[in-house]
Amino acid sequence: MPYHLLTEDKVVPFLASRPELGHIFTSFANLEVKEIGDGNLNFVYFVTDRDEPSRTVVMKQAVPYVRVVGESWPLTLERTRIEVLALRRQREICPRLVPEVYLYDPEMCVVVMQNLDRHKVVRGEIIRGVRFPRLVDDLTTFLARTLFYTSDFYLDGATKKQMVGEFLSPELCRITEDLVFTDPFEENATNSPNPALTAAELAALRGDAPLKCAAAEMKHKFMTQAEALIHGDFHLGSYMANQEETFIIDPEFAFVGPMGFDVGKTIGNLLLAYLSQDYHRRQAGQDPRPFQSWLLDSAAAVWTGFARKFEALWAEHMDRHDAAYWAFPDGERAAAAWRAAFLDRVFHDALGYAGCVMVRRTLGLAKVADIAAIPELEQRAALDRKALAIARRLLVERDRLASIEDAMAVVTAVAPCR
Ligand code: SR1
Ligand code: MG
Repeated sequence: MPYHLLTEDKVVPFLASRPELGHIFTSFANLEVKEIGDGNLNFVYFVTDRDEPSRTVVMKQAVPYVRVVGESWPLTLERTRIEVLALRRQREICPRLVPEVYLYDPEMCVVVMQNLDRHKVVRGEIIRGVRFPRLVDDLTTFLARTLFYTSDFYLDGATKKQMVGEFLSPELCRITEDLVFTDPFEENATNSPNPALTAAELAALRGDAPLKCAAAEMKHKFMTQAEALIHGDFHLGSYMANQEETFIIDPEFAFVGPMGFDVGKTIGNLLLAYLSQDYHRRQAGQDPRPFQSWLLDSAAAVWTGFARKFEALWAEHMDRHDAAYWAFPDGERAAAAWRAAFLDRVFHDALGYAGCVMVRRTLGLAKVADIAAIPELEQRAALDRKALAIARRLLVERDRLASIEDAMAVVTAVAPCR
């Protein structure tokens, strides 16, 4: 079937024509279709059998442009291939944490997958003050396993290089290069800062040479360090969870890139949530400190959990093949030192990426609701300023911050838990 856009009324006939879905739906006569309406890039439908509501799928179709902007911003349909390839690879590595793909139609750019109908998007729930006890453990398992098993520490060189080719994704990478590392640091039509931030404040950021140099370094690393298959858009909107389970969705920005990017994106988003909760909990008449502490502890535990699990996988597979480089002459002590040195570099990268992500989500296109949805512009601006101040210090000081505790001390120096 040649590519065409499936409007809501065409979804059921499309699904009914696909024998691959026979094990999900016993009948297509009474399906309910709902478009979620807030996808940045794609159309996403929840499809449920009204007669047997446990029979349900999500259907996602890419359009040849950026949905949130419109047809004036064309975008490759290749992104569905990348998303499906990444979902399948990540599910092999982390079966408990990634939804199952039931059907992929490359011509129609449609993917049909497991509907996580007992789970909610984590960002919205965190804004409402909901804690997820499993979140950090599951996220760090996903990070450690996907980044380790797709790196040169596990794969042989030829397999790794083939994977780099399969996941080449210049257009989606370009979006990140522009929206995360470039546009928010300059005057650019894609930006939409809070109108309560002054022109002088924004000009100061654009004229901040150490900040821009740090962002340029992070952009260069993003563009050149083919370390592992990264998710590429690893933020609170890409996790669906309940009190027992976590799923990681939406890897259409996946490519072989720097490990620190996914780790830093998580940390940066948790820090934005931390800042925003000073507002949201007070709005709800609550003391913000306990929930803010949970968010700050979670941000720190993303690093410590990831590093511990990644190191353990690496130590376990150190003798795998030439990716272990060589047998260290003085044995395990030198090997452990090499692992520590590598992870130390990933740590500093993660802080830099967290900083870039915080600047982008404050000033650039596609903000996060945590702060951007606050209607009182002055209150929002107070949080924006804190986000920018923390981001600046994480970026500029990243190599001098020796530990995650040092990084969290930067956060609380700018924005104490009051
Ligand atoms: C133009 S796409 C904007 C954003 O949506 C995705 O979720 C990514 O974060 C991307 O940067
Ligand atoms: Mg997404």
